[in-house]
Amino acid sequence: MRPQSRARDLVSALRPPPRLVDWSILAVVVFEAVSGLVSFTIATPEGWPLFWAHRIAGLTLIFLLGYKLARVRHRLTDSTHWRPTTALSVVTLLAAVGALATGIGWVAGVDVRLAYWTLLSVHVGFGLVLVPLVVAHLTTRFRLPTRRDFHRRRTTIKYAGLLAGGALLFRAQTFLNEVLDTPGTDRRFTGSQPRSGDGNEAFPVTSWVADDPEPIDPEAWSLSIRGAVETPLSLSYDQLSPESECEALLDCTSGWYTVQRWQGVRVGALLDAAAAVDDAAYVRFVSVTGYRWSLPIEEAREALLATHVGEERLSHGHGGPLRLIAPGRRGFQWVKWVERVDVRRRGDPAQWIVTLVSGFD
Ligand code: HEM
Ligand SMILES: Nc1nc2c(c(=O)[nH]1)N[C@H]1C(S)=C(S)[C@@H](COP(=O)(O)O)O[C@H]1N2
Ligand SMILES: [Mo]
Repeated sequence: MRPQSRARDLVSALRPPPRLVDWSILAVVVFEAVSGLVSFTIATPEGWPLFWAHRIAGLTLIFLLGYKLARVRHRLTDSTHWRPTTALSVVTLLAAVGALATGIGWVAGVDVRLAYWTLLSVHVGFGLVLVPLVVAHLTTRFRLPTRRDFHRRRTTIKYAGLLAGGALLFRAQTFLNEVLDTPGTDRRFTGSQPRSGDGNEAFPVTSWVADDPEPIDPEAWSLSIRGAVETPLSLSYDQLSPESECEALLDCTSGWYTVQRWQGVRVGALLDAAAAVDDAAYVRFVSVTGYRWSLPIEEAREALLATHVGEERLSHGHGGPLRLIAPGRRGFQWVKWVERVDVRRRGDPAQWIVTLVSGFD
């Protein structure tokens, strides 16, 4: 037998019963959306398994969509089968293919932009709309799996086989990227691609959602340190001499990273000057736009509030006059245009919402 048809036989031997195919697609799509979103909070290499799980589970969708299409193709191609819900099915299919194509394209290093969206951001968009689409699509033809769909051994083997298939596709893809030396081989474990050089011009200006304040005049600006402190402080720009430096990696969820040397003041020095109380537990950094993020106080002490990058004054776009440098955190946590430091006894769950809506008037 030719190896090609043997592979095809193996793939069809792994096909779950039709109802399970539909529910497996939903399970994979939900897993992808959740693992994708959680991956946005991961910035240190111990988190790599989540990215691998996302890639491998994502690639199994190729098999599942193949099984599904082989079964329902005639309902799309033969107009006597068209129903009002057919349009929804087609849109769902397009979103699934879009999520797969953009994910795979990104991994190969395709670096096109749609307006100011990177291909990775487009991928996230497809992934997020896919969840409600698949749910709606399933409810138009709601069929729960029955006992007959499950065979204790066979079902387990099939799903293990599908995951192995996803892992194999992932290996093959990594191999191809290396042989063809695509730009994708340069990705960090988070999927981000490097931006090299030093200083303001070396990396892009990025807003997470809608933040876009007017440029800040450092003479009219001050930094206040308040909350759970004995001596609240207000410091002018001239009182913040860039006495500390650190090298830190900024990794944005839109898919790029850069390593820069940042100059500024150590947050620990500010907390000591303001005499943070003993039971203070978090430090919150607040932007002129309201955008904010908190760090546990021990971590915050080591963080930097930077006035300079690569010895240049921070440009407005990069958060001048002052921005947070939070090593080991994803870019969206590096608050720009900081004007307030709140020392607090509790964390700040609302920050997750505030970072999404700040900047909308
Ligand atoms: C729900 C549908 C989704 C599907 C089917 C999907 C599938 C995929 C696939 C197939 C890849 C490429 C894996 C490879 O070729 O090795 C990928 C990469 C990626 N996805 Fe998704 N994804 C989905 C949603 C999301 C969401 C919602 C996010 C983030 C919020 C996300 C974040 C990422 C990231 C960061 C990568 C790049 C990883 C790398 O460069 O290695 N995905 N995804
Ligand atoms: N106030 C504020 N700070 C912010 C953002 C924002 O939208 N508003 N974007 C964040 C995101 S998503 C990233 S990746 C970094 C980008 O920093 P840069 O524009 O200097 O590259 O800033 C972070 N700090
Ligand atoms: Mo970002």
